[in-house]
Amino acid sequence: MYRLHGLYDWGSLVVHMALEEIGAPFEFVMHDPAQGDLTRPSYLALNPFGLVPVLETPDGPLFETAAILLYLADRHAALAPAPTAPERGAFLVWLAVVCQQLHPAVLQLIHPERLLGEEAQRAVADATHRRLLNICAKLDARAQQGDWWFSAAQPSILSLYIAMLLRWARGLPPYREHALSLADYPALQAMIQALELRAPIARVLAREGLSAATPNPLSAPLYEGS
Ligand SMILES: N[C@@H](CCC(=O)N[C@@H](CS)C(=O)NCC(=O)O)C(=O)O
Repeated sequence: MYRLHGLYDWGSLVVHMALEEIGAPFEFVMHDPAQGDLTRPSYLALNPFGLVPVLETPDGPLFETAAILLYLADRHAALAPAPTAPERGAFLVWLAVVCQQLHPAVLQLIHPERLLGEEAQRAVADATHRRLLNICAKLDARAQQGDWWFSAAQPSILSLYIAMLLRWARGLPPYREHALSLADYPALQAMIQALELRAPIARVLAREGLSAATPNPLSAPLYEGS
């Protein structure tokens, strides 16, 4: 059985959704950073960077979201083009865009003070917001090409990853004018709305307490910023 380490609505959310879609048995291990859970030696032995998610697997503990997701997709032959499929290369390109460009941009948009301190946070947030809009426009243009792994047709680790990040980009920026409007990205919006209708995803959203406040916590999350 897998053991997923995380917190509800933190980076473990996408792995939680992937595990539920695959139907693999897992246990969710909840952590409290305020109690120092992520800096304990026992946790640092799983992930030396002290971040979530971590997935304990039969092959040892894994960290870094994209690595965990690809591991699960390959091991279960689900949620991604097979390693020998002709579209595998394009899929890997866009997975890299999401983990190396979209993920850091969203984290910086919601924590702009972390880069250069509070004095510079407004400028950092404005610049990051511009960068995020550019990344989202390119993702939407690519999604319009209609490959299954980047569409409303069926879920993939790529679409699940984007759905989590855009939920945060909508709900969590400290400056309300930076909250992402998913309607500006129709292909991504359709993809995320389709995910939300799936029973495994609905189960995870309910378990993580995200559908209690709003019926569409992925496609239309509430703004929770300040
Ligand atoms: N590149 C990492 C980023 C992980 C990350 O930044 N995780 C955040 C939560 S979303 C975290 O654990 N932060 C710890 C903290 O803020 O104490 C990955 O993809 O797994």
